[in-house]
Amino acid sequence: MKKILTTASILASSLSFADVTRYIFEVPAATREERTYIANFGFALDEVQSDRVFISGTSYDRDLLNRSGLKFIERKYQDRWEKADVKAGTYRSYNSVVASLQNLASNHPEIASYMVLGKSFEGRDQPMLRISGVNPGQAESAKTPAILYQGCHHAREHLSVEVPLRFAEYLINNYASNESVKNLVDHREIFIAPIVNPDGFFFDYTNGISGKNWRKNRHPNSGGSMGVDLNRNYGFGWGGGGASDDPNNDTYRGPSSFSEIEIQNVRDFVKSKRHRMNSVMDFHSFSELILYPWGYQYDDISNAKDVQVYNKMAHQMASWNNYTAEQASDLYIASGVSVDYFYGELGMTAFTFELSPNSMFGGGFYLSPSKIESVFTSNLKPMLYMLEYADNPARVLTESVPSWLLNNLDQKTIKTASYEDLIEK
Ligand code: 0X9
Ligand code: ZN
Repeated sequence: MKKILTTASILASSLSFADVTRYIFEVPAATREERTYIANFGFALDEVQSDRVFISGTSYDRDLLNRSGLKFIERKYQDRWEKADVKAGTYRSYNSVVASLQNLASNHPEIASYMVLGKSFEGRDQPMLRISGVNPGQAESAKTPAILYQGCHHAREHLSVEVPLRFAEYLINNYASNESVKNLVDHREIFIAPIVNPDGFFFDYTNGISGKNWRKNRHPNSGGSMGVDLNRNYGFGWGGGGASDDPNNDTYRGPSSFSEIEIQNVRDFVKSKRHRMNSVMDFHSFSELILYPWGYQYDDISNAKDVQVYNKMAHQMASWNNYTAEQASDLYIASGVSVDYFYGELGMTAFTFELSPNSMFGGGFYLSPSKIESVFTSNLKPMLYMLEYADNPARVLTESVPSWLLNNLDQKTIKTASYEDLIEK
């Protein structure tokens, strides 16, 4: 049962300060090949710099680094969210996200409905909102273009939940007053699934403070370890580089491709809509990157037109949010990732966005809650752009970006729930 806390009790509770100590390992690496070499030991490379990578972890990771024979420097890092950070915004809990989506649907039944991708391993909804001015039957017969925005394959990436969720709020709250938004909603079927990994997200969430640094889902592995990396479990290129076969590791790929119910559900949903769904935006954090296939190999996409579309779209979007656009494997090889499956198997246009900040030392996975709104705002144009071209992304090669998108957007107040409403006990 949801309980609203008073400000006084918030300050007296665990919300007042976050003080979570974790290790950060700095490992020298200057090329994508050197980074892939490190990734192949089973590490998630949280941050890539020109001459080093950063890995956040525990003493397990320190032991693995020692066993791997890699040189590294260990740094301690403490997240510290001050009262002002927490007061200025908040990451929503699992229940708050579900409630937010359900409230949007019940308050705007003409354009929004609550759905699920499916159920997680522990039985939670993988919540989803459908937003469209077209009713489902009509959308099917009219072949209305559909698009999927997803967040939180990785438990600790809370910002990847808030950004697509706030996009849902933006579309719904601006539908009546903004002609461009109305036009898009009336000619598209928009699916927003902000929590692909509900069990991991639920596990990682700590009310108002930064979390446990958990990445995987919560499916127990044989041998006693916990969890599969859901962004190594897709069935295209599964079992290749940058994904571990050791269940103890953070990038454990699972015992087989699509072994995880959460990813089976994504696959089955996207395939069921594929005849009119061309685009996916997959939100992660952090590093401020726009990534496109391939992830599993260094080669470029072989289809020349697709390369052009990806380049054009990635650079257009990067001009708005100032992120770095690149092929995912320029960072390091990772296999079984979502965009490779959506493009390689299904022929879709799929991007991974690594949201802010750009560094572990600027907040990493636990960016100050005071920054959530500005990260959303800086990604609004890219999200609208993907929606505009959802019917046929290749249109970007022959048509110029519509002026309503190039101009300053009408920044109507994006009404999210008030701070107190979001706090649960
Ligand atoms: O490791 C991932 O799945 C993504 N990074 S995250 O910190 N969000 O976990 C990036 C995958 C990018 N793909 C490749 N480097 N191939
Ligand atoms: Zn991620």
